Amino acid sequence: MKGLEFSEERKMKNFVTLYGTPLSLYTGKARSYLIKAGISYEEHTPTNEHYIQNVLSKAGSRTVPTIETTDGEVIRDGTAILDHFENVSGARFSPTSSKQKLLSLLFDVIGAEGLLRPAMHYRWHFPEQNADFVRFHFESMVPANLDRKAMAEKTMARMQEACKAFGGVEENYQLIEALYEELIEKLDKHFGNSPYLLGGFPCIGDFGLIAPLYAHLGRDPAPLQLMQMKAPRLFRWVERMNRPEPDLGEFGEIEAVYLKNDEVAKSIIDLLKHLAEDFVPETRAAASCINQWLNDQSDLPASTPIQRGVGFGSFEVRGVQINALAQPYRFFLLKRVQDAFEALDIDAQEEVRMMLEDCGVAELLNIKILRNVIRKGNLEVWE
Ligand SMILES: N[C@@H](CCC(=O)N[C@@H](CS)C(=O)NCC(=O)O)C(=O)O
Repeated sequence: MKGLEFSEERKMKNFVTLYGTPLSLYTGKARSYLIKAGISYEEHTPTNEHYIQNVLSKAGSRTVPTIETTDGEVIRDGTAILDHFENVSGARFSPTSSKQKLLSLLFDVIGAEGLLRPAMHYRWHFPEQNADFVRFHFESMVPANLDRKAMAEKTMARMQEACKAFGGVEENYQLIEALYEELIEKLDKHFGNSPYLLGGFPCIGDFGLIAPLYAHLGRDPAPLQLMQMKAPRLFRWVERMNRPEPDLGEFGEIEAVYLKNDEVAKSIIDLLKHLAEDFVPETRAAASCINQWLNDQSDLPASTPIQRGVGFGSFEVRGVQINALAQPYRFFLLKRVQDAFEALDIDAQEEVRMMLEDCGVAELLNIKILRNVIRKGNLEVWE
């Protein structure tokens, strides 16, 4: 490469610039995918001159992850980034058999939306262990010529409000912790027998799930310690998801492929049964809130960008009443599960439905909002 311009060298390697930060939940999904897919990338905070001048207007919004390819194509949103590479690589990480396909997409929704409460709770409510670490990262995101301390303070306050909006309020702490500790026990059991969700190779669902389980739950000091002490095999999966090789060492002779014959491990069924406890009622409550909101928006033009939340859904888990932000994005991802189900033939649908019923999540096939969310100009918008 000697003698070549830096940008030429990048072009030859088909280089990707990833805009993100180490403590960002959604960046963890795109980063893990790039690593596993062997795509050369360099990560930058979305604040440099190049980003402001060339990327932001194409991205349409400041959220991370956003990528820029060597051709200057900009893709914002973790799911869109994965879709892009799945399209060009022949869907390398998308299982094709019916049950595995559905589960992969379902874990993608759960990863994006279903674990925000524990992720934010364990980041913001354990200041003794986390405060310095988290503050350092928030300050590092601010360009050095600005008032890092003051700006970080503002963003952190906004994130603490978001934590509350996801239901991370004091009355719920005990429930959040009980559910999470049971969850990591189940994940630990699964990853003790299987390197990835569906066998020896990561699927889209693994990338979805790594989002909350990396930057927050597998990296911030308090939850990291909890995971290392209580769920070492889950911790290994978190490491594995951030390594380019299959990283199957402790499993001995195992092929880097999905389980044969559309098999699904029993530990996945147990895991979903547990996740269903709050994911299903929360999805039901969010749909009802969003539908009410949509009914009140008779003049909402097509292509209007969706908001992060449009109100609060209220639901009960183990006798505790939770109010949580109703996010249209959940239904953008859930529709992908529902569409994949509807595209199956009748026999396959029956088999998948039985599996989902067994897990207590079959209702998710029918929970819909009145208007679809689609992507347009790099944004998620109302159809
Ligand atoms: N749907 C987006 C969500 C991205 C997102 O919300 N990222 C957060 C960081 S983890 C962010 O950029 N927040 C800043 C903001 O909302 O202004 C995705 O999956 O990529």
